[in-house]
Amino acid sequence: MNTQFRLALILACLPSAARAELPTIDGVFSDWGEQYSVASDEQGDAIASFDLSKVSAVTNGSELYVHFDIGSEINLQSGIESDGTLRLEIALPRRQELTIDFRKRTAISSADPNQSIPWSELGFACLPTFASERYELRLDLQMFNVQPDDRIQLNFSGSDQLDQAVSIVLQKRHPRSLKSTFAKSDTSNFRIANLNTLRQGMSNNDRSGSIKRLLAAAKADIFCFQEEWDETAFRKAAAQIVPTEGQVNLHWSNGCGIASSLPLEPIAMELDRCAAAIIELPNSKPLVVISVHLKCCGFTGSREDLARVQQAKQLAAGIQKIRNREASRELADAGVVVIGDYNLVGSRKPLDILETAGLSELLLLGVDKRAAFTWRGLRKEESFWPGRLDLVTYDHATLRPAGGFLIDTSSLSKKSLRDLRLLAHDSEASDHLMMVADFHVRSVNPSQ
Ligand SMILES: [Ca+2]
Ligand SMILES: [Ca+2]
Repeated sequence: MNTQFRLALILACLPSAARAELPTIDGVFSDWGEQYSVASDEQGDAIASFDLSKVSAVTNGSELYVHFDIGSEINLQSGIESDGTLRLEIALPRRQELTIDFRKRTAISSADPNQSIPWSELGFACLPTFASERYELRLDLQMFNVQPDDRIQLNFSGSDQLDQAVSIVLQKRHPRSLKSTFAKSDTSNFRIANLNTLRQGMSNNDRSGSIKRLLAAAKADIFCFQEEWDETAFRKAAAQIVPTEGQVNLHWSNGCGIASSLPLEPIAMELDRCAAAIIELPNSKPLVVISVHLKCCGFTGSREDLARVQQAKQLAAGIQKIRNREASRELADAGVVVIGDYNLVGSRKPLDILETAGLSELLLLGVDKRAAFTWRGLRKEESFWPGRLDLVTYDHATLRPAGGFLIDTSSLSKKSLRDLRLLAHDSEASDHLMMVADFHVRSVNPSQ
């Protein structure tokens, strides 16, 4: 047992997964009721920036879910050095120990202290990716051969620690059923899908086949793309792999693309990395679609974060300008969807700005409804854990969300893969997952 653990243990009586829904790793914390609370800690006692005050936990077989707060709104995975770090320490049966160091972004087993365990091998997910006072995470201890009724101990170290380690008995596993259909709830809704294709995946010989199958399975009316850096290659590839019944209409600008068999009119935006177009929906109503790729990297307050904030302001101003455009008065009431790679790894401010401009976020989960991350590193040595980089926001005055999901073929059953004509490795064509979102166009007259 780690020497940093105190001798005294709290024998926490944890709720069984059979009696309550397991938390969803989506960065929303309403699923963490008081029954999950396992420890409290004094506020103001931290030696650096992470100051724990409340910890919750629940298990499902070998899966461990933890929720904790850190006392200030900073990113867990990245920040200034003086923040220090926070480590989650898990003491396991047979004297095994697992340490998650959040700022070093490592998962170290005592059996092999020189090598970080790939996040994929731990089924690790932790959200939100933007700076927050609270976080929730999930990891799977299967590789440590834990069994139901095994006892494990949790504590933290680094910036703060609990007075006493928390003792947890692993509960029996309750499997969740998987959704096997991607069908729209109502055929009159429109569907939009998005994929950051990772360095021009659409025209990459090794990956375009997978992307073609993903696009076909999504059955979207409008497809948006990012990281398609070459316009000629994008147009050529899109004509071959975007599923359409007739002609495919395309718009491309600075790595961002839009493809649809619906009529499409490109529009100019001041934001440098986006593609915007007016799509004519089957009911002849106009829809403004903006495929965006905001600035990458950084943390809250970093220059990259400030650049994203600036880009969000440009987007909000651009949307207002489109609505005010005198030549197209009908656009004042047009639906607006901003979809793509927001790279929201610093502050939440870019999203706050779009919300102030009348847009709302649609939270999408994987088809197994367990997590909302949209990106995961494909390399085993990737230090960043899965995060939520891709988002869809919509004008809530004109559009009503009508469902949506993330496609990760690695989480689909064999039957689902067969039904959807997908292969288990298809989502590995990119480090981003495909987002699919359905919307209903609200009537202009609210009484209808
Ligand atoms: Ca949650
Ligand atoms: Ca504390």
